[in-house]
Amino acid sequence: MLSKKEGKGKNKEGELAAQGGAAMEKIERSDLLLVIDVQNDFCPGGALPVPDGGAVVPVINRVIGLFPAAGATQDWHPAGHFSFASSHPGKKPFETIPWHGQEQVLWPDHCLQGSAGADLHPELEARPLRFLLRKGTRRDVDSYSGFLENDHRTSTGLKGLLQELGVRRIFVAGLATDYCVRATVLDGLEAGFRVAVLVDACRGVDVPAGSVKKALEEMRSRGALLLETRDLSAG
Ligand code: VGL
Ligand code: ZN
Repeated sequence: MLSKKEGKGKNKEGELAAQGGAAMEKIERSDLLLVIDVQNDFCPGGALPVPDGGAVVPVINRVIGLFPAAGATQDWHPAGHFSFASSHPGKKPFETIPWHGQEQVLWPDHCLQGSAGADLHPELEARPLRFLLRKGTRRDVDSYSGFLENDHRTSTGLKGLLQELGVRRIFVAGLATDYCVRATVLDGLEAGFRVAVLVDACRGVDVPAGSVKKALEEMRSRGALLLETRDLSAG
C-alpha cells in the first residue's frame, strides 16, 4: 500500500532501524516509474539548466530496473513557441505574462523539436522505457504536466496509456520539481492514480525563489507521498 505517512522519507537512520525496515516502499506489479524531462537543455550546459539537474541521472539509473514498467516525457517545442521570451518583443527570460488568468513564465528557447537540447540525457538508462511522451508541441499552449496541457483541459493521452498498461501507482522522478514534476504529480492525483515523488531523483529551477519547497509541500498536501529512492525495495 502506498499510504500517506507524513515525513516518512525524512526519518533519521535510527528511527528507520527502530521500525525494522517498515519505512521501505515495496514495488508492486502495477507500479510505473515516470521520468520527467531528463533532457540536455535542462541539464548543465543546456539552454534552461536546472541547478544540479544532471544529478538525477545516476539516481534514476540506479532504480529504474526495480520497476516493472517505466516511461518518460520529453518537452518538445516548435520554433517560436509562446513560452519563449524571444517570442515576446521586449520580454526577457524569467519574466512573466498573463495567460488565460494564469501567470506564464517566459523561458529561454529550449527543447526545440529535433534539436540536441531536446534529446534525453545521453547517460540516462533509456532501454527500460516503454514510451516517450512528447508535450508542449502546440505553439500557443505550454504543457508542464505529462497529463494535461496548461489549459488544464487538453489531454496528452497519458492517462489512457497508463490505464492500458494497468498502472495504479506512479513514482515520479526528473526535472523540474517546481514545474513539470509538480504539474504531472498534481494531475496524476487528479486522474485517480496514487502518486509518489522520488525527491532525491528530482531537481527544481527554484524560480521564483522558494518554489521548490512550496511545490513539495503542495504535492504532499494534495496526497502525494514524498519518498527517497533508498526507501524503495524490489517487489
Ligand atoms: C519545464 C520550464 C519550461 C520543465 C519545461 O520540464 O519543468 N520547465 N519547460
Ligand atoms: Zn518547456
